[in-house]
Amino acid sequence: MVTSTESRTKFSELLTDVEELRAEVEIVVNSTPVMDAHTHLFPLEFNELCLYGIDALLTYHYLTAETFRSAGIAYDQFWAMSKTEQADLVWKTLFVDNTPTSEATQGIISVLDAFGLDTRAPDLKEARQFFNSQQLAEHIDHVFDIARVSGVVMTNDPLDEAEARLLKGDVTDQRFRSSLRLDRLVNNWEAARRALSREGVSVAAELQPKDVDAIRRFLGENIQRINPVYMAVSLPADFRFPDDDIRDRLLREAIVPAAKEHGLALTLMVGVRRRVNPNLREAGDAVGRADVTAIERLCAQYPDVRFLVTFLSRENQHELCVTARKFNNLMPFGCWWFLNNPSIVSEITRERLELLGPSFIPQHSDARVLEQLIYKWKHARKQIADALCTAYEQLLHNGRAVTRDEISRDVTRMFSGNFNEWITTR
Ligand code: FIX
Ligand code: ZN
Repeated sequence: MVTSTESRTKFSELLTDVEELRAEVEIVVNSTPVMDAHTHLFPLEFNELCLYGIDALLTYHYLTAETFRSAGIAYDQFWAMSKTEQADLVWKTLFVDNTPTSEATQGIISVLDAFGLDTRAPDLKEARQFFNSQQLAEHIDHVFDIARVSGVVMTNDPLDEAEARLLKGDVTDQRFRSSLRLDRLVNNWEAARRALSREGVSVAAELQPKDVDAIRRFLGENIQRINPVYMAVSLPADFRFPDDDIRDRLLREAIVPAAKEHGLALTLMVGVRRRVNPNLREAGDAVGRADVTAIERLCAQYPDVRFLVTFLSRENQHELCVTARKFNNLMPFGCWWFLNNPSIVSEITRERLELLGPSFIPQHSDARVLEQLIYKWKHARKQIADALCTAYEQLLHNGRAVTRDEISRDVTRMFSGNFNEWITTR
């Protein structure tokens, strides 16, 4: 039996053997709870927005895009099908007629495997029976447990009709934290004006000072109502700062002042090109290389605002690290969307460790369907553990061994500490 003094000694023991070091890193990375900084998940009380189960998993937009590539089906024909029929087709196309090598398909395999379901099943009968037989509240606990996720940040856009309606109910499950998403406000001004007017806020096309005040009030009211951990917006690849458009004015005159007033961090997700193929619906968005100097200028101009930033393009990652070295109010986070593949997560995490030490948030899940937490975190933990092993092995090679306590300190900082530091100044 190990006494507490003995285990204490072990935690502070220098790990000089590479095999032992590797084993310790894996234990720590796999067992440390993670705070998921950005998802599209919703709790039980959001009813139809709380997605779970095999049909929702298989109709995830990452998988529908892949299905169109292999199934030879017309867009209209696919969208006319029921969710069950779509899921059947996705399963047949990507898992029966083809080998599931892509990251999104491997995710499904990881989820089925986690529940002991047949990963080579000819159809979805067994999986449907399993998910249909779950009590949702317990199932949510079980998934959070398997994924070792302590909490998730939701995406709550007050100008999205469904989310705005449902946001008004209190979220009782404390693991689900809200964020004030501002895409509909900043990314299409005409649509934003219509949406604002539905909320009783009427603003002129040219955005007069009184309109700015009205938007500030609208933001303030929503901040009071949903108590977000941050305000967030996704931005196109051609985002510039400064600029001479309405978005620039909204940022400067309404959003940044609201961030300051309420002590909220601003999350910027840059580099998406929306609906390059509208036939694919949610799967129709693409990526573009963006200008990281826009973020550099924002960080320089607003040193008292904390920015959480992720870029969608692989080509922007190195510049983001360099910018974070220049500005302490910038926290790089996640390997977003098309970057969330093992080879790219590995590359980006290694680059960040080399340039930033543990002062970044390595991943967020972006989960839309509950059980995706299982695979997205299982796969991310593998890459993060491997990257950390390399860093610690290099350190050992260069003359310094680490202890299990130190590994745990680093991982805790990256999995929740950095996030908590960024969101808690109110
Ligand atoms: O803008 C976002 O938050 C994106 O993550 C989503 O819109 C995107 O569709 C997605 O699910 C990516 O993982
Ligand atoms: Zn997202």
